[in-house]
Formats: sequence, structure tokens, C-alpha cells
Amino acid sequence: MKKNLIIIFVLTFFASCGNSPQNEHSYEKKITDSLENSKEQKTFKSIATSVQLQWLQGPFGDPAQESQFLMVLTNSKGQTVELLEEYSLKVTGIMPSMGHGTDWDGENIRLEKGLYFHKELFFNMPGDWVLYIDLMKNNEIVETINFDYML
Ligand SMILES: [Cu+2]
Repeated sequence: MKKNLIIIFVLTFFASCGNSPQNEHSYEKKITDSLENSKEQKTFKSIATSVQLQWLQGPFGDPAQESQFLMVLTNSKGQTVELLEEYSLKVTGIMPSMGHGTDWDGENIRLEKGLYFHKELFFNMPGDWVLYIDLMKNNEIVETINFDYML
């Protein structure tokens, strides 16, 4: 878990520097406790895996501002876990009151075991948003968790 916290710190740095891929590997050794304090955690029951979501930027209810977050996947003991090869994660934002999606749902990148970085997410207006995380297996949805926001 400590390793993930280090990476969060580094990613915060990386996120502030735009899309320079070189920075993805310039990990620094500094620990924050921001993730451990995060209450944004849901569980994929079908694979007994929890997802902790940590915002790095936003979330912003503004199409001009990019939102970014990390997802850490852990088992019931809090240890980071790898998704099996046939699984992936899909992120979709929906505004339920108006029935539309985001400007752009962004891109999800696996950084290392149990750690995913989501970038280029653009909510297109303020208001009620639901962020759906689909657990995909061979391109079919196995299970969906959601995080609700008022932006
Ligand atoms: Cu709307």
C-alpha cells in the first residue's frame, strides 16, 4: 500500500506537467496518506476486489477542465491485486437528471499491479454526475460500481 501512496505523489506531479510520457517513470519516494483517508471505495463482489478512487484533478463540472483520478484495486486484506488478463476497467460518466454523458470519458491506463490512472475525463456541465466503473471480461460487462458526485 505504501508503494501506491508514493506513486500517487508522483502522479500528482506528473499530472501537473501535461502529457509528457517521460515523467511517468520518474518516481520519487515520498509518501502521502491521502489515499488511506479516501472514503471513495466500492467493491466488485464478483472478484472480491475493492476499488479506491482518488482524484488527482477535479472532478470539475466544467468542460474546459480535465479531471483525473487513480484507482487502486485491493483484496479484503488491503493488499493490491492484479486483474486477471481477461479483465479490464471501463469508465463512463452520466448525468442522470438530464440523461447524457460526458464530453469525453477519457483514457484508463494500467500503471502497475492494481494501480490504474484515468486521464482526460471532461464533465461537460455542473450538476449531478455518476461515474460508472465497469468490470469488463472479454469485452462484456461483468459488474458495475458507481461513484456519485454533485459538481
Ligand atoms: Cu446535463
